[in-house]
Amino acid sequence: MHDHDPEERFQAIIDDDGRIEPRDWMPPAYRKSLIRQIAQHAHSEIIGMQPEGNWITRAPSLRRKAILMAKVQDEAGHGLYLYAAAETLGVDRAELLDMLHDGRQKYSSIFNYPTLTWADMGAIGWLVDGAAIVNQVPICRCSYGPYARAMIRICKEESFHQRQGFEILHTLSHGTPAQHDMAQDAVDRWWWPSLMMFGPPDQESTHSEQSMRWGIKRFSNDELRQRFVDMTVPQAEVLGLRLPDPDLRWNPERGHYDFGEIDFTELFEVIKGNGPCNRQRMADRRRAHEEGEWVREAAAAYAAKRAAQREEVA
Ligand code: BYC
Repeated sequence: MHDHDPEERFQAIIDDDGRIEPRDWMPPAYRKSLIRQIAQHAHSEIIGMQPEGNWITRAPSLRRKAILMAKVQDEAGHGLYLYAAAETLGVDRAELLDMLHDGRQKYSSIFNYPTLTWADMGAIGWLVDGAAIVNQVPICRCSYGPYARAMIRICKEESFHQRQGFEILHTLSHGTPAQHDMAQDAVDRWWWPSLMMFGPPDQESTHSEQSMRWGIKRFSNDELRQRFVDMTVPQAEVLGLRLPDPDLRWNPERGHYDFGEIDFTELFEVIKGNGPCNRQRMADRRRAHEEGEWVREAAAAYAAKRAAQREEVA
């Protein structure tokens, strides 16, 4: 029966916790939601290169510079895997980039905050990549095969990123008092925006319910946020740094840390384009795209030449 009714076959795969592949029939809304999420994810990786790129020329040693360059290059790679995963759903990368550039598609709120000191490279690695791992590990089990498979490699690389951030902060925190203060200041500024990365609270999340039914999301925004807090508090103790929340404390009844109220109006403002760096990030992105036009033209001309040569041989 499943062979005859594509909708039933789709549902049977979802119910069996199987994988939907590009050639399988899928409901148009499933395809649309995946394109939205994967594209937003890809754009975040690409825009996410900017706040860190800001520090490549100012990294405090050759070793730190080499590591930071490798990390930023990894992020370009993640963007490419994700655009490729989105393309299996029938959209074109150029089309997705146009949608980013004209504001029809979003990228993560977190990349609209400035990177003011070297310690911000530590805080981004530790907190932002730490949050990204908590959010992304469950996506390795996403019901859409190409997205799930892309996530496996991305998560491995993210875990290296998280450790490099932790190590930067550990070094600063155990350095001079001025270095310790710089590390603390970075954590103070990145903590709340990192919690906002997980999205609005569950009751205000428009897509969660349907995405969870389809196996695109495995856990809700609030569940993942809690998991991140629980994982991060003991790490802060090892770092010797304070998380800027007076209400943060272990709740033995819940078996989780309680934490203070998040100012979600800030998240919504940043998503709307009113964060501290939104305009700068988009202006830099559009400029990079325009300046890269000759590279895209050259690559397309080269690919066309190779294809013509292959045809001649055949
Ligand atoms: N920022 O219904 P909801 C990285 C939007 S890359 C901006 O809960 P959903 C990294 C949401 O899109 C980090 N917008 O949505 C890279 C929706 O608006 P639309 C990116 C946000 O999709 C380099 C509306 O709010 N990671 O980690 O069920 C260096 C309602 O939300 C945000 C991913 O993209 C936000 N924070 O859940 C270092 C992971 N939150 O589309 C690190 C994949 C929500 O209806 N994405 N919105 O206009 C996801 O897991 C999910 O899309 C989210 C949101 C959990 C982010």
